[in-house]
Amino acid sequence: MTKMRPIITVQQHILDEQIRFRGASGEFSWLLSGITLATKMIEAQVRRAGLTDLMGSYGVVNVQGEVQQKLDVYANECLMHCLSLRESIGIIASEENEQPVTIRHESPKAKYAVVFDPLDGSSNIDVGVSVGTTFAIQRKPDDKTAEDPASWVLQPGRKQVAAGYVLYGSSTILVYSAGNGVHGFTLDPPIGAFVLSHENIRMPSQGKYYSINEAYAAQFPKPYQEYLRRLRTGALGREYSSRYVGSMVADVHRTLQRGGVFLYPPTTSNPSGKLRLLYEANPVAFLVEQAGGVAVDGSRPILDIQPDAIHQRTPMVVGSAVEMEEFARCMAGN
Ligand code: P6P
Repeated sequence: MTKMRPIITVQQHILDEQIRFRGASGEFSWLLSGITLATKMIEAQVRRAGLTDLMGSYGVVNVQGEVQQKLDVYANECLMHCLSLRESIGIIASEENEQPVTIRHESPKAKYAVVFDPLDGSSNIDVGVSVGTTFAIQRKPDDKTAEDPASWVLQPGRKQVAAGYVLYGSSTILVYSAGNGVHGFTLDPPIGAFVLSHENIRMPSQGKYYSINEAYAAQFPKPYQEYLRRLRTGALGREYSSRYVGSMVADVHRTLQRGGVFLYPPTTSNPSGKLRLLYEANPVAFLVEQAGGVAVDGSRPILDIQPDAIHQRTPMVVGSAVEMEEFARCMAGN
């Protein structure tokens, strides 16, 4: 009889985890199951986008000034629906909604806020490129500020209780951390479960890829241009290859596993960078630091930034130790 590989689902993993996790009443695994259910619903449509009328634009410009794709709207509705059924969630903030949505703000059971980008990179769907869902979980503030729903989400990333992403790529992978390492789960379609496939992901100390949109190179601040020059000329002791999918979750997932560096610098068109702090940079930075890497906005750890607006943007540079030490030297003018 073939030796069965032990099947550890993400719910099981969370239950094992939450013995360590505050509020070990099963509420965290129940909360996370809202995200896994929604992302399975999203995956089912992403996989067959060309066969349904969910392709293309929804014809509405969202709060970001971007044309909403039909799948963006669908993904947002899935997450809103599934998470609103979790009584431990009080506030939800989405890339697709201008203001946070109050689910049950005053309920004594409401202890968490969830922020997410329901479908990052969605403009890539029509051309079959990987897309992703990113999410972060914050605890309700334990002081008077909690009366303002925005205060639940406007907290530094360092305070995140958990964070992660789902990559809808060649396979569908959920990667999350609750502060005790980074773990990946691959969706096994016949059983409809996310099964542990990448336990305790650790970033190598150095990689061989750098990832940036070189089309904007002339717009990057000088230290970034010097850094790219060093990467291209072997100054870090090895030759680098360039990889840029243009879908953040895919570029981050590769960097998390293979090391190297991913950068979205300030540009003249996006002086604060393009990526959003709360639901893109913070979840990524949480995972990268948990996996032994470094995540900065150019000068300071992303996780230390005190947000003051739900949709504020930030430059983001995340990578392995060696690449990030060299980046810090360039930013310091050395
Ligand atoms: P650019 C997708 O639109 C996204 O928000 C991220 O997923 C991705 O990393 C970035 O924008 C790509 O932006 O300017 O390189 O096309």
